[in-house]
Amino acid sequence: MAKIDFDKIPKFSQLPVRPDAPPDSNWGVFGDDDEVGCVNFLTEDGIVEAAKLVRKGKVFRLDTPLNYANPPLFDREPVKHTKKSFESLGLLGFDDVLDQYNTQEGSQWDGLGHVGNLNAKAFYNGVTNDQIKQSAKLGIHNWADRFVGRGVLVDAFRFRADKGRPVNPLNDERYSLDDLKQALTAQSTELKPGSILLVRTGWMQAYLGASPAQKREMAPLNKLKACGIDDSREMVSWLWDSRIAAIGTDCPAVEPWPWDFRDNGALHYRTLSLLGLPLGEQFNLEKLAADCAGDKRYEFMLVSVPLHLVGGIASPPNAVAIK
Ligand code: UVW
Repeated sequence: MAKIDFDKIPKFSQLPVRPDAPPDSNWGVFGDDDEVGCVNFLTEDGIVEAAKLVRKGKVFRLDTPLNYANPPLFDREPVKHTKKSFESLGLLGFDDVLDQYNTQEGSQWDGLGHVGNLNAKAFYNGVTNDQIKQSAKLGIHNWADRFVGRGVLVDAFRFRADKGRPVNPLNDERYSLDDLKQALTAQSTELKPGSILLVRTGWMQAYLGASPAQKREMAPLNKLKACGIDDSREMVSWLWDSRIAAIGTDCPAVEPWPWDFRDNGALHYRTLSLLGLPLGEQFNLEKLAADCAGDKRYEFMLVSVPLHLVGGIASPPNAVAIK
């Protein structure tokens, strides 16, 4: 893990740093061959500081159980779980077998090979479609032992409700940058360089409270409507200038769904492709948010151990917040 001098990292207004890189991209900032992206902001010093946030011995699992969404969103397949028995060998024992497992069927980090920027015709740091297809470039394995640091929760859903401007999470409503900033201020939470930002939008709570019929109805790609954070340039500028290492949310797409896959201004392209900033979706932040509201402490140690899948596109976060 290389040391980072946060003061020497260019501001968003100074990007790009390479003449051949697209506007608003950080390609080359962490090195021309970097495959880690903003997770580089998680440093050894940051991990030591994050460990000091562990004071109560409370652990909050941030991902949903596999197959929690029934059916999975966006027409993704459910995973098939069977137990292979050793009875035929005269033994008592089983193995798990998971078939057709889509690493994005539930809670997930989108890896840097998930989407490329259509204008630039490339993924993060200029990696090509063929490289993603034919090699392990930008694979999720690059984060296998890197995703540990200070986590910060911003309870935007609670903030908007408290202000008398509640959000309907099951609609494509958006949280503005001002909402996030004001919610942080209301919580007295400081963003420090190298934080993993978790945003509670209220979607997961609303989804979990829906009936089986409502879940069936809302799941398909062309039926789903979900809240998210604004996809604006000022939003990504703030995320970059705050040295955010990753942004995880409890909604399906981080940005409001539906978003237009052909729109180069979509948050997915601005973050994953142009900044190498991981997006986390369908996290369950409910118990963590309740605890933070209780003790008024919205920072914690966050440990996420993505699948060690060489060349993988995405992964369940396998994440815990520890307070
Ligand atoms: C969408 O926005 C479709 O979400 P995902 O990152 O899961 O593809």
